[in-house]
Amino acid sequence: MQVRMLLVLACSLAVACGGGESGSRQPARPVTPLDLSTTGTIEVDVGFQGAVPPMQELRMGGFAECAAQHTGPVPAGDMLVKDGHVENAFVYIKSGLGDRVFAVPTEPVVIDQKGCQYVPRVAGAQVGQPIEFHNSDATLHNIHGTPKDSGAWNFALPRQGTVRTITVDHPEVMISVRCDLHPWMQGWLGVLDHPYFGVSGPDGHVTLRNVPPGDYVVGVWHERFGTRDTPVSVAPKGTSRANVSLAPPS
Ligand SMILES: [Cu+2]
Repeated sequence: MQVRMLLVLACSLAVACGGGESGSRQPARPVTPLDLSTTGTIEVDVGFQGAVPPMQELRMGGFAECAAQHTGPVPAGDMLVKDGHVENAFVYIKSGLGDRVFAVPTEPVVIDQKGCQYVPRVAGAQVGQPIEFHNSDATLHNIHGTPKDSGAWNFALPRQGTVRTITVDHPEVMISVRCDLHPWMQGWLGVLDHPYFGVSGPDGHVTLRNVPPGDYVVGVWHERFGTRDTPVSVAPKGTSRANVSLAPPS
């Protein structure tokens, strides 16, 4: 533990421990105009078939600074299924957008560390969009992202209220984000070069808005239940629906 903490602190003091620069980074090519008079909507429901895995509890007992923030059992959050709906599924357009170029939002995606958990556990961002990591806990966390296609990042947020902003250079579904001090702390970040993605809430639902008419493959990713691809066609001003069913891990 002490060695780990020293490594984390050393990284927090270093200038270059990975991650991108602060502030949004717009695409190099001109943004493709989007005709909002013809765009449509994709409604996706992520359901579940099979026996629902029992809820696992996080064991924070060895870390008083974390356990003290919770009064009851803390669900692990990696397999949240209720009434046949899957929470924390990442839903996105996987293909079909061609060579369209999309503006990058300047508003940041915020991922907090609260109660020694990532909140939200699953998040999405565009390439070049600011991603703010916050620490709402009165304890040290580090944020260790390990993308395969972009530079890794690893830095500490040692105090309550500290924030650090990164950007990610290349699309990737998904990037693992972990804290090296608290082994159960797992987050996931999906990065795309377009804005058509979302994370399912307790109702298993995701709405993708302002989608150009066309034929697409919609991808669904879940950290325990795997991935599914489903074709979806969007007519001008149309609304298309897709029901995707996930299953217990084999
Ligand atoms: Cu931590």
